[in-house]
Amino acid sequence: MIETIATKPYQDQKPGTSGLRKKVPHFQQPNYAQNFIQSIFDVVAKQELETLVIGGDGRFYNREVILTAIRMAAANGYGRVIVGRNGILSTPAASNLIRQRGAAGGIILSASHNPGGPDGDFGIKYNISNGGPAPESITSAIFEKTKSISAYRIFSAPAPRIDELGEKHLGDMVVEVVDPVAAYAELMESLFDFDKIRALIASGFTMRFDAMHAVTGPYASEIFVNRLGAEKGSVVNAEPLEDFGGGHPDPNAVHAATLINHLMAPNGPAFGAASDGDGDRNLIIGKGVVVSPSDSLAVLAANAHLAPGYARGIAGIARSMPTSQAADRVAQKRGIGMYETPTGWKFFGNLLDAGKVTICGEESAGTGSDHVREKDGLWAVLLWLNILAERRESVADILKSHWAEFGRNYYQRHDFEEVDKDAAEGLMESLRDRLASMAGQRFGSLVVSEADDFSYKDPVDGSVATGQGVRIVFSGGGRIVFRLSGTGTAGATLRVYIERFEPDPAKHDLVPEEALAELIETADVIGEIKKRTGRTAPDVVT
Ligand code: G16
Repeated sequence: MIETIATKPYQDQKPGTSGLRKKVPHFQQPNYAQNFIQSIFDVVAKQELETLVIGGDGRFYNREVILTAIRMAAANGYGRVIVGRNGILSTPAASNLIRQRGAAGGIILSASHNPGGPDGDFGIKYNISNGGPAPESITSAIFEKTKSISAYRIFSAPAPRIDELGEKHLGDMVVEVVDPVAAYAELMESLFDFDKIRALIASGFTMRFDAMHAVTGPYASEIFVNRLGAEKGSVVNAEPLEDFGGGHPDPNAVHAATLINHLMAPNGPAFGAASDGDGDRNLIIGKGVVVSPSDSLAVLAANAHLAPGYARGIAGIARSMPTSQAADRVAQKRGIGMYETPTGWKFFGNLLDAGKVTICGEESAGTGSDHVREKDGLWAVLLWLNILAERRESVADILKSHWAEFGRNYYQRHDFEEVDKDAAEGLMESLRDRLASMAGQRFGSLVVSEADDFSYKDPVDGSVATGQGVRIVFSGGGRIVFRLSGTGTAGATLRVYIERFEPDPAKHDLVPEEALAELIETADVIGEIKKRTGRTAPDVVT
């Protein structure tokens, strides 16, 4: 039986960079999740009996919301829901299922790299039929709906068990529980030369993948150990846990320090990698070297043709604006299209659908291709492995020769976390106020050549996104970008992105702090970071 339950709207359900993310107790308020899910259904469900994919990264509160979402889907006219066993689906695997099964869309429950557990973070986002995050036109409509919602619909009977594979019914709707890994592993096998990678591993090449007790454990064990022959111990922290084992599933220098240290040890493996809470981010480490995400994008784009799935070359590359311009140099040299979008994977969807780009990437540890419509952590690791299997060089040597060919974009991102919201907004406002008079100003040896607040007109549908980050460019190509994160759940996170191009191979061995020293200092002068936030140093540098 379908019940209609009265509810009161919340005014704070505005999706951020990637869906609605809040603390778990916030989500546990009466009908908080139900309101958001009903608003999604009200905005998007147009035809009867369509298919919906539902899955999440296994964090605390995942199962409860999934069972509710299944009952609500049954009451909102869906014909079938496809759910990962135990509610588990990595974000790229969910994107793949939506596409492969011709679903109308999917609900993905994740707060990505944010910590989990009863006091951790939770999130809900909606992906459309191309498998990608809903564009702003839809997320804005969902937000509008949440502000006035007065009732939600739910099927009165409990949802069927989701720990057994197979089909069951809830009213007229089919609930199909699928193996979360199978279809995704097949897709990876169709893109990459598994025989070559297997031969590389069999030749004594050693690797370690850290699943950070998040969603990629079962995927990595199946792919690296069962299919590619890596030793069992090469996938660590492989069991998904509701609280990620108390850790912070963000594959960066701070939270993946154990893995990085393991790789830096003299007898460490040749290759290390990690992914985040929901499996869409990646970290790539070689012996003695951590590959920055922006460099990784450039190297993958330059070498993608070595993998069978990309043997005919790539159509173009897209990167988010704050991502370093290393990939632009690859596009320019290879004569392919280059697109600069705002932060957020949703901005790549149209470019991928239109066939304008094949590979996309972001400084926030995300890389992916047109095989799905999300960034994909294991895909990036497999492409690296495929390249290593073909080139039989170390990660460090591949990076070095890449810089020698294209030049090096030194790059860092400085994060100031949980900053007072008003102070952070004041800082951005003050920068915007000064933009018009910035060009020509001198800071030490640096002269501002251009300054603007990034806006983007989608070349496919003409939609415009404004206010996407303050860019200050210096003559000679140095660049500082300021923006506020759209994924945090407490206070504000100020991100400062610093970049400088160095063409001379004799100067490619500096540590980024040194190479960027003057720009880092200038960022504080221009942004008045210390003065306005009271922070003397960033919390995380990536
Ligand atoms: C999300 C988005 C990415 C974005 C990242 C950081 O990633 O999908 O496109 O780059 O957040 O965004 P912000 O700088 O606004 O915090 P994820 O992995 O958190 O879903």
